Amino acid sequence: MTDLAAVKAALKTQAVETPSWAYGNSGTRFKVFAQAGVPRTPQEKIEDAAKVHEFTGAAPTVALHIPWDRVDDYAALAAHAEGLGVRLGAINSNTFQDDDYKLGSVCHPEAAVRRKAVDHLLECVDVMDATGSRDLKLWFADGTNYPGQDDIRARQDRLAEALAEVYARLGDDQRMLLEYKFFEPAFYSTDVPDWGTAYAHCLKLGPKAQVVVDTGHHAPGTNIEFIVASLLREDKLGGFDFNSRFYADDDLMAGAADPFQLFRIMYEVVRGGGFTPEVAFMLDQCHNIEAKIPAIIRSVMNVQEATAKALLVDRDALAAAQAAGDVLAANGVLMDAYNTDVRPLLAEVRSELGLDPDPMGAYRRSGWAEKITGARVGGQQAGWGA
Ligand code: PSV
Ligand code: MN
Ligand code: MN
Repeated sequence: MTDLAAVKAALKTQAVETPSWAYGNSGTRFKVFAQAGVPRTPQEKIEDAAKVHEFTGAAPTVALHIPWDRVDDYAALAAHAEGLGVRLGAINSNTFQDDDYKLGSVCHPEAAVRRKAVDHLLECVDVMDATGSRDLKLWFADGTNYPGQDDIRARQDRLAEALAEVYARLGDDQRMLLEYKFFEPAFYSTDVPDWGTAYAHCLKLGPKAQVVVDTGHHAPGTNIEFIVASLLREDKLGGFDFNSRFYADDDLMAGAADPFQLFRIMYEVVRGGGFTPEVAFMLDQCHNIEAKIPAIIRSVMNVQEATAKALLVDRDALAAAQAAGDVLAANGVLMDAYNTDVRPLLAEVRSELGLDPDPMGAYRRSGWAEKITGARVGGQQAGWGA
């Protein structure tokens, strides 16, 4: 039997970080469809993130991407966030948009380009000092397009050297989260393509280096929950970039494409003791055709639903069935939890927190969408091309 009160108490502590770039316009390489009312500044992105938190009660921090969110005064930006009831979260670096990075950033064959990239990462740590952020999230677009283009092993050495310099700069309460992705924009070799590579680098660096799992960054069919279980077992799971995908790095709403996979991942998190602030639950999404704020509210709710189902798994019954080798009973325990309609439970949790039980409806009724559509003209593009 699961303890419902404990499940509700756990759900009340859940925090999902939303990404500043998800509030801006985005698109594919073919077209960016501009939406009315999107933020023009980092301050306005934070205003929108604060709305997501206001209606879900579960999105208290917002991640920044530098230089997309570059400002003169980061402490003032943090104060702006706090005034709106949220905090600044992970600082995401960007070493993929300058012409200099055509052949890579920290793995580039030229020392001068590597220096520039590392300096940017160090600047991101300065930003963290000013914002009070704990996590530096690193994703490198580095790789090669053709066999022989560069020395794959030498690139690993350059990566290790760069990471070590940044690691040494981290404060006592700061961490480095290393993200992997199997391809794109490089199409032959990627310098951090998988969790094994990320894990090997993080292990060498030390306890402040952790792996981040972006759910859209694996080959189709990859058993992501196995990766989650393994990283947790090794104390190396720093967090998630949640999103969902049908094909490649689609960056669709978390839980939209495969809610069962999200449940399986959350089950391993819960089972592995990862439902703690040490594992950052972040979204990394782009809302190309749908309205952004409600899409992000929906995504947060999807993560909550997967978490609620994972918490509902009758672990004693599961352990007993597993020990007895009863394949069907064990699978049945897991499926019973997955097939539970947790929406009433989450509505109750929200009411107990003083929130509207229906965040989507509450946002719609709030009039915020109409207000920003009238007030903001000339919204920013989220990332590429910004
Ligand atoms: C790369 O595909 C990635 O997932 C990294 O987290 C980037 O920083 C982010 O997308 C930008 O949207
Ligand atoms: Mn990501
Ligand atoms: Mn991605």
